[in-house]
Amino acid sequence: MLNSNNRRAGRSLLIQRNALETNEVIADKNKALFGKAFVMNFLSSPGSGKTSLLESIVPILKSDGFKIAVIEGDVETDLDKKRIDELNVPAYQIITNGTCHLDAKMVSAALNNLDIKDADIIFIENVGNLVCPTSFNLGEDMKVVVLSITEGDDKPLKYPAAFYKSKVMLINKIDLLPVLDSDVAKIKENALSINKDLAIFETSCKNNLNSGEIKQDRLNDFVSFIKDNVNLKASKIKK
Ligand SMILES: Nc1nc2c(ncn2[C@@H]2O[C@H](COP(=O)(O)OP(=O)(O)OP(=O)(O)O)[C@@H](O)[C@H]2O)c(=O)[nH]1
Ligand SMILES: [Mg+2]
Repeated sequence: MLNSNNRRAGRSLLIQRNALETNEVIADKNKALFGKAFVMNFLSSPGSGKTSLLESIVPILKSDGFKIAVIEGDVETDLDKKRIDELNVPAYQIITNGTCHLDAKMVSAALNNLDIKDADIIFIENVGNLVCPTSFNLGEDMKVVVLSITEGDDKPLKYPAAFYKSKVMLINKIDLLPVLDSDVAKIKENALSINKDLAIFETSCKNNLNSGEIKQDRLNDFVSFIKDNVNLKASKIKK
């Protein structure tokens, strides 16, 4: 016979399952609203460089003629949106008021307030957290997990869902390699043991930050990857 603890646990699992099912329905609607825009959902622990990567990549893509919109997710502030506003692209800040992830309903509300009509690319920056955001489909085309080399080579093994569910891993802050004992080969080996299909790029935003200069060399391959995927999605939708 079930005791009251088991009954409570069962009820809680049922509520969680219903919430995830509802999330899937809204995520499908978001996907339809995104239309031809290619949508990337950036996940990482706090401070890995999600906003910095956007600050570095968006100007490059903009100068190549791509139209971009950004949805920012944060627990408390609109500090990241203010940084994106400097790039002169449409941006919307979701403040989750303590919730540790974005869900499809929050993104749906953001879409009511953001002009994505002409967007070729929509970047979503999730709340800094390697656990909760992995459970929620937002309707994106792919999740991108960012791991900076200051975080430890073992993180793919300790937080496997983020690496399993992502199509891309960015190993960021690669400029710090000379002063750290990080083992990039080990990070890759650990990540590929979780997801053998992960596309991996080594990135650095350092030369792009605060210099006014767009230095592309440590972002080139990832930028090309984005462009290829934007064109691929647009061509599939045209058919
Ligand atoms: N050296 C170096 N520092 C970086 C790089 N990318 C980001 N940073 C620094 O790392 C810190 C955090 O960067 P953010 O871009 O705010 O990180 P985030 O992932 O957006 O953080 P949350 O939104 O709080 O989760 C800042 O001080 C950045 O200047 C990089 O490639 N190299
Ligand atoms: Mg940020």
